[in-house]
Amino acid sequence: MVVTGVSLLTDPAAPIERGTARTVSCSSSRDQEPWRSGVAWFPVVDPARPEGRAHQLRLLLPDVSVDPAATDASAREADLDCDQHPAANNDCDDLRSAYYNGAAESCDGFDTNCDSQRFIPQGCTPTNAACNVSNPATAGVQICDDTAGTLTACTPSAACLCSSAGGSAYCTKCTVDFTGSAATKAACSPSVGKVTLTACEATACDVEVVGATTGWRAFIGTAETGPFTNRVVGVHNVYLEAKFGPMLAPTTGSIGEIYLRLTSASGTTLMPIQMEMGADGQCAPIPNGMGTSRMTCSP
Ligand SMILES: [Ca+2]
Ligand SMILES: [Ca+2]
Repeated sequence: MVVTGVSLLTDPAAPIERGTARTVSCSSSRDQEPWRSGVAWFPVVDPARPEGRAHQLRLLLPDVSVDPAATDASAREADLDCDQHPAANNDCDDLRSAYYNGAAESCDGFDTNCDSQRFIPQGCTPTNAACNVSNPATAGVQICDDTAGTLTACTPSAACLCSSAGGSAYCTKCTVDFTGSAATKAACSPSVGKVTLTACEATACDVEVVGATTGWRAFIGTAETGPFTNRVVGVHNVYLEAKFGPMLAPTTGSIGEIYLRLTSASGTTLMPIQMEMGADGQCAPIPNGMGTSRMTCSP
């Protein structure tokens, strides 16, 4: 037998690296007192595979909150952090009870649903925009940076800007083709279109994708055939690559929004782009576009 020591981490958010361990506590349903539920550790060397890669190991301890004399954990469900989300099913972080698949997200600096999404757009009511959108609470948009827990100011959404009262001069929209029947339309994905950055005509901007609604995933590049990423620098316009997974209900008009953050010498602005369903039933391929479809963006 090979015995090697590991050092105990005290920060519950610290990653468990090789040679470190972390204990996991739960609070007792009886008296709310913490009790030790288990241990996670990363061996210095895996004795069974000395030449191979070690991996994290976890030990589930007996539930002494129910029976202080318990010595057997075999009847326990593998739910180390006692959040009622077993590790095998739907707990993306079984060492911290606030984190699990489908957990409510708020702009608090903690990725509690483990989706790795840094920027989260959320609706708000702008104070200085006259929009005709049906719900004033979504006439504006603000972007949460969930790594810092900070929110941008509330600015008009694309739905607001593209409504007649919003002043369509500032409205950017991209029209996506679709395939499928009228009852189950699927947006052509990925779709690529050239977006003119009006605010960057005089001075080149650094551009970053900071979010999207209704399941869109957006990337940007400087050529129609890519490559596409989250950020490009020193540009006057970009090619927007939009990807969309789920089927859409039969609809026309707005099918979501994509948000770009533009930074130039004159400051930082949020640029909303309205995504719209086109009337076309075919995806128009881009030459050498690796299966991408062309979408039309205006202006
Ligand atoms: Ca759990
Ligand atoms: Ca969060």
